[in-house]
Amino acid sequence: MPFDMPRHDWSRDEIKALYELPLDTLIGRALAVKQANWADGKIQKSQLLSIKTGGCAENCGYCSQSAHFDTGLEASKLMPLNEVVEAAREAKAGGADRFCMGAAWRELKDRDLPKVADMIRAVKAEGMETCVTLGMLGEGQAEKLAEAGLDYYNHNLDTSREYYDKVVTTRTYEDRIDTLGKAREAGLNLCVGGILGMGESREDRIGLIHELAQLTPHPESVPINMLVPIEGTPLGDSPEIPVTEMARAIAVCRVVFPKSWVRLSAGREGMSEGEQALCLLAGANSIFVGARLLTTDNPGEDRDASLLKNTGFEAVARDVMQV
Ligand code: SAM
Ligand code: DTB
Ligand code: SF4
Repeated sequence: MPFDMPRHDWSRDEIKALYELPLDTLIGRALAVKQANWADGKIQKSQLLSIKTGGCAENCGYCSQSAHFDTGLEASKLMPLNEVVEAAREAKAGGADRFCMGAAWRELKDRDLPKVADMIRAVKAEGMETCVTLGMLGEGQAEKLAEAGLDYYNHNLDTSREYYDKVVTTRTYEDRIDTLGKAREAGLNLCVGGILGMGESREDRIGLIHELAQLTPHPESVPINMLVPIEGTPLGDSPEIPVTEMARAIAVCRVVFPKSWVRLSAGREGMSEGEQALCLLAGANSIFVGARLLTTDNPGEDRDASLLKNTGFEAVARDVMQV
């Protein structure tokens, strides 16, 4: 079977069979796909900025920004344009090529759209790829974001369909899929992934990947997050899961989404360099850089320089990869 043909007919059993291979065999498969499709071995770097923090109407059980839980986070208004531009310039200077702006909204309101569109235009003018994550989209909104120069819309499915109502009850899985459809219709690239470590079972992790695999075309970017536990949220004391589960999920995504960026996303702050290296070795080819994610810490420049130097992933040339 060619390694470069994305398939949309993965059965849940096939994904489960891959997921449960011995780790070396699974990573071996993932690396063959990576080599065939991403031979330069480069790690793509995105940087996040919270443009509107806290006070969110949704009750996502993992999130520091939900108004339903007391997490001690101070809510803020939409950030002024000049501060966004300044942050984008700093991110670019730090080596990021994609700038992802996140807002703690249940849905994008028409009154906020022109301000977000200005941010997208300004970040694009700085020479970066643009991504936003603004909650649910209404009719015609995705088109306006696309006109402003938006490259990616992030909207995660988070977990399996079956486990979803253990995580959030203020919206449905179908609501998420509906917004993804609107973004796709407007010609946007999609960034869609999930979170591990929320008390879900391995079956749920497999179910999440199966749902993502059915999106046609596949999302161009698949972020896999390890839960960052937040005190005060319902999922804040979820039991830790082995990092090998993260590596398995990433490796399966590498195989199932041969042409997509697979991002080792939130959760790196709590991992050792060796654990992060395992996840990169499993086939992830993108990370969030910078010292902050949205509301929590991320390893930052020095630790990332060490990770990328020691793995050599930033500089591996095509012909070296193919030896
Ligand atoms: N409000 C928008 C939404 O939920 O679509 C955008 C912002 S939201 C913070 C973006 C994504 O971050 C969520 O879908 C979730 O997958 C991830 N996320 C949020 N809190 C997290 C946490 N504590 N640990 C890991 N991932 C998290
Ligand atoms: C994604 O999958 N993870 C990012 C981004 N897409 C928006 C967000 C991670 C947030 C981690 C918790 C926080 O910093 O608030
Ligand atoms: Fe709101 Fe997004 Fe947090 Fe859910 S994940 S509470 S929608 S900011």
